[in-house]
Amino acid sequence: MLNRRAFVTAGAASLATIGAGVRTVAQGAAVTRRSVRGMTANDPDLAALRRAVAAMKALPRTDARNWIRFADIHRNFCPHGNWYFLPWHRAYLAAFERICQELSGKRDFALPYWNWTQDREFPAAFAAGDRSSNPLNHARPGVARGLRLAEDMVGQAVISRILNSPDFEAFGSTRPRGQDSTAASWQRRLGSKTEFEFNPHDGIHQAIGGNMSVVDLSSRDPIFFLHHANVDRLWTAWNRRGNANSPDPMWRDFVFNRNFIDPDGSPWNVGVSDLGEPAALGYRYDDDSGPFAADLVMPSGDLMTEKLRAYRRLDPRALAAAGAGLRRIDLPSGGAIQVAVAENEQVASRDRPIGISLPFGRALGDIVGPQAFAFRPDARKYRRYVWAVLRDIEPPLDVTTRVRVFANCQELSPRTRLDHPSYATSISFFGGEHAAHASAAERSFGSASVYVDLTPTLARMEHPRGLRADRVTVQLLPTCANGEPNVSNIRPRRVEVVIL
Ligand SMILES: [Cu+2]
Repeated sequence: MLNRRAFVTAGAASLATIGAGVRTVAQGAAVTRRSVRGMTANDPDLAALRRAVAAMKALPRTDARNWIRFADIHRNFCPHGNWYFLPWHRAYLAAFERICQELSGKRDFALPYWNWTQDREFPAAFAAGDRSSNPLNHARPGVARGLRLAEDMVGQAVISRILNSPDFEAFGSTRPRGQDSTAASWQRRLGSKTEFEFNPHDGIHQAIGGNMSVVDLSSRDPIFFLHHANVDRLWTAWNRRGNANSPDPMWRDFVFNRNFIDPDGSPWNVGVSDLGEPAALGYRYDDDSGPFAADLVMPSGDLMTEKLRAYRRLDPRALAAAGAGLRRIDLPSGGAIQVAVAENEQVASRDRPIGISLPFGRALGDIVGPQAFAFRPDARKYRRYVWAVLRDIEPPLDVTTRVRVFANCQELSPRTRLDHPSYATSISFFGGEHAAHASAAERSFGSASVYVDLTPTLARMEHPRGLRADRVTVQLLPTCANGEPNVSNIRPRRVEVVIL
């Protein structure tokens, strides 16, 4: 097994060459993105951001840096629900930061980030004054109601689950289903969202409301850039923990052509392989000290990586046709994954949870071994995962709905607490309207689906009893402030449980 650290430190020295062939304004030292939390109203970076946003808003529509035209880049090109989500938004923020450097006159301007895990309330500098006096002010119904982000959306437990994701697609959403080339048409096809995207990312868009809750308009609200800077910062945190970005050529070789602009308004074409590491783009975060594993290729033969990739490439129709019960799929390396599938007709709505049962025919401990979920130092070798995949979800009409996911809870009710051992995660739905407007070609690739890691839940539930459960029952409980019950209706057409 190769030593990761050795790879990682070597990477730092060669960063300067990563951007070769790509236009970049990064010269000399990288600018440092800082948390908005410690900033006074007159902080030089906040003041520069106000100047730059005011300037962009004042530019004529003929200028590509005009505020609305720059926001339209997101509307026209942003990928959500697939593995280009993170690199695309990293490039969009880098383009924005460079335009701000140019238009504010502060050459070392660095985009602040909103660390919502620490700061549950809305950043004051963005709510101060009104829209005529403060270019960062914007109409935000969720903030007007008194925003306070919930523990199950941004709490440390959520971030820990996200940072423990076993590979890039489990961390930053999965490849589009059926992808077989790096043609630009794959950029917005749907894969599956994983927790980073469907919980804090989507949840905050919806909690703020107004433009932020609509994909096509969200980057018209200046807070968009601080929200995404924190998403981007967590990506660097995941790399810093020794996790490599996807080695898959379909990911690395993808190029965003004529999506972005340089500070002078001319096109900036950039490939995913040039977006794996912030320093190559001229910035860093104040809390990152490296080393990074962004360009580390995972040693081949990592069994978990192989299992995850094999599962993501299965044809869901073939799985469904196989009928009920657990199916074993042998891998070339000698490992195996096991999958159970259930079609679902039940609709969950506010205060009316549903449970979808997937029987295994024997005890979980007999399938994975009694120590499979134990957190031991050499865990990677023995570790097993159980994921639930909710496919083809019809999203709720009220976009503020969140769906709580439990597994094997004997007493689930609307009052079941989020510290109950059976609780797994909560799902938000940002971009549901996008799916509805998708072209026929896009829709043929399915509507939204999400991957939920049930491993920690099952470890908590089953550990003292020796993994005796012979099934997983996936339970969905929508929550919504709207009193009308039907607007929170949600139905996944199919549920899969995969044991890796
Ligand atoms: Cu976003």
